[in-house]
Amino acid sequence: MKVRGLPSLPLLVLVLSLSCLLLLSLWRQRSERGKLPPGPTPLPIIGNFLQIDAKNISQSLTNFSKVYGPVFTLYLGRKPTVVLHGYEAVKEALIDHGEEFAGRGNIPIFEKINKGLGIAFSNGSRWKETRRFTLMTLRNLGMGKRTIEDRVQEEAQCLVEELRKTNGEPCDPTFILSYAPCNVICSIIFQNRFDYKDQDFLNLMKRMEENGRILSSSWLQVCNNFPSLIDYCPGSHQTFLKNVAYNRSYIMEKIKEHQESLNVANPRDFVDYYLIKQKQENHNQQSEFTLENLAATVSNLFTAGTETTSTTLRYALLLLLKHPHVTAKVQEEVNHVVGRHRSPCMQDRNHMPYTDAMIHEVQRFIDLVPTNLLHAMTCDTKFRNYLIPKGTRVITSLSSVLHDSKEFPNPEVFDPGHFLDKNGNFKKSDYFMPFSAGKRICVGEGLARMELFLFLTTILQTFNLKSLHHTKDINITPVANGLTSVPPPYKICFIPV
Ligand code: HEM
Ligand SMILES: *[C@@H]1O[C@H](CO)[C@@H](O)[C@H](O)[C@H]1NC(C)=O
Ligand SMILES: *[C@@H]1O[C@H](CO)[C@@H](O)[C@H](O)[C@H]1NC(C)=O
Ligand SMILES: *[C@@H]1O[C@H](CO)[C@@H](O)[C@H](O)[C@H]1NC(C)=O
Ligand SMILES: CC(=O)N[C@H]1CO[C@H](CO)[C@@H](O)[C@@H]1O
Repeated sequence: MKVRGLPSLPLLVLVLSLSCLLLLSLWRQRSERGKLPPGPTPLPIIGNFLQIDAKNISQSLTNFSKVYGPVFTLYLGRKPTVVLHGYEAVKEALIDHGEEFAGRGNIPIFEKINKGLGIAFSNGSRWKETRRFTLMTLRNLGMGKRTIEDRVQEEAQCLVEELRKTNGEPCDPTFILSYAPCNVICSIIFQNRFDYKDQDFLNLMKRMEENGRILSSSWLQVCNNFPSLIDYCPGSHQTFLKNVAYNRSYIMEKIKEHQESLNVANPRDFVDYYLIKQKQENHNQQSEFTLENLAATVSNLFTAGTETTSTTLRYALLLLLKHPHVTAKVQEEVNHVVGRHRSPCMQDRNHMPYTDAMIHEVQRFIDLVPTNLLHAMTCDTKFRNYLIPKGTRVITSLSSVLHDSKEFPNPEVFDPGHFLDKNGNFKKSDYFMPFSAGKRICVGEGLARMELFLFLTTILQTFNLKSLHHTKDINITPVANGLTSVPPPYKICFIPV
């Protein structure tokens, strides 16, 4: 026995040490997980990928929350992501623990483009200073002699003129509806809007539209999870990066023009304010106000401010086609408060509770950014008896808040009544979070709400909307999409009133 057993000693040692290693790694995984919220068991390398329906991520999260509760952990690849589901958890994180949850989760393709510059994909003091400057400048531009409201009103008239050219023929409104929000950003950043036929403008639009499409493709999701692919594989993401570089050089050109014509006493637009700020910080070697940071910030404002607003407008018109009684009530209010002979202005909104409720309901119902932008922890944080380490990615389900059935009975039904009290007054809700909440809340919230109100009321003041189909045949189900919910393609007629 002994003699026969001896040669196997090395083998025995090997087996023993291997099992020790295995136990150790299991124990480490358990103890790491022990501090994080519970969640489904991940597979090696791919994590929980196969358990998530890429076409309906939001619904997948709802399903998990039924098993694991409102705070749980998913592995998207090898790294844990904490998911917050429902108003209580989302509010507790983004508002009560605002500072800790204010990091931006890094998404490889954006990392590649932004290199940590700008607002939307930056962190720390650069993010804080750029964000503070942007909010202040938007506020300053809102008050000058040519206010942001003036610019949006001007654009609303141009939009309506463009729609008039369709002569009441059925048209797909996608493009026209994205010109207007893009032009508002142009006007704020570069002082002037473009003609809708301007070649530079059309280029800008075309590339942004293309990038929107690529961004939501499944190929890009693969790239984002295996970042090493970005450099080595040809594919649509290369087009994406090329479009961005192209764009960046156009923005740089514009910035140069501004540098040459700058009058410090009389800033015309966002770029002028930035250049002035840069001069003031001249002595500071560590200043965040570099030209590269300006280009990234401008590009963030275009990307974040165009698609979002135009998709909301397009979805709003589809919902108005589907619900003609809502449209009629809004038109009645527009006629009563604004009449036919002047442009709607923001003052009017206070006297138009039904219209205000309709726009809130559009944003609630369409749930444009169901899983919000990815956040990350800025430091190790104790949250509801869990310990979430610095850098952990965080998904906040805005969908779960906007479609809460206690706050909004029958959340799947489009009903402006969700924002009206029984006397027909506008009723606020803390659950209205299409722009997110807390420290990272959308920088353009005020601007976006102004555009939605002025564009929609100006359109309804000028046109009756007509569909090619009977209302019951109008499809309003969102098309599955990576980051945002977009309406199905449709045609609409704008009949002058
Ligand atoms: C209906 C229109 C819009 C919707 C639904 C929307 C929604 C959002 C959401 C959900 C976020 C992420 C917030 C977070 O990370 O917690 C965001 C961020 C942002 N939005 Fe908007 N947005 C809209 C329009 C705009 C406009 C017009 C602008 C341009 C002024 C803009 C600029 C930004 C910027 C710069 C950020 C990044 C903020 C940061 O990371 O600190 N958005 N938006
Ligand atoms: C969620 O759960 C329901 C019911 O169990 C199931 O029918 C549905 O397919 C699930 N959806 C997703 C996206 O996982
Ligand atoms: C932001 O900071 C967090 C925490 O330090 C980090 O994990 C994350 O990758 C950073 N995001 C970006 C876009 O750099
Ligand atoms: C996701 O699933 C829910 C419930 O099954 C459904 O109501 C919703 O329309 C789906 N969304 C998409 C984009 O398919
Ligand atoms: C989005 C985009 O590509 N816009 C511009 C990028 O820069 C070139 C020239 O540098 C312009 O022609 C594009 O319109």
